[in-house]
Amino acid sequence: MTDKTIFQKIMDGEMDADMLHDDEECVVIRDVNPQAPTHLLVIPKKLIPRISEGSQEDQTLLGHLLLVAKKVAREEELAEGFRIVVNNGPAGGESVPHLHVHVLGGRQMGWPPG
Ligand code: DGP
Repeated sequence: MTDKTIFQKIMDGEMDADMLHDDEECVVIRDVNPQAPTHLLVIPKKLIPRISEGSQEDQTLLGHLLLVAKKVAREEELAEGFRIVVNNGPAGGESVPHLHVHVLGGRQMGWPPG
């Protein structure tokens, strides 16, 4: 059996997190190491390790994650703008192998991203 990821432990109530949203498909927590004044993580309850392992059957779920990201960005009053990021694989900067959508805001974002 593979070890649970940090996000699975949070969703199973085994670790604490500041949770802003919880529905049948996903949760939203505050990132423990924020890279912007607001830094949220939208995490599907289904274990999809990374977006490159998503499949056609995940289409509705993946769309839901973006709509929830938009909802929490509005609730966090990021009306000036925000950035959505999905890191994929080692070169993409992924550190937790459970798909998650970063929502960052509250400061001016640069381009290109690092
Ligand atoms: P990524 O590098 O894209 O895999 O993002 C993983 C994020 O997860 C990273 O920004 C830090 C965050 N993170 C890691 N451990 C914890 C934790 O225990 N609690 C919370 N809230 N966030 C965590």
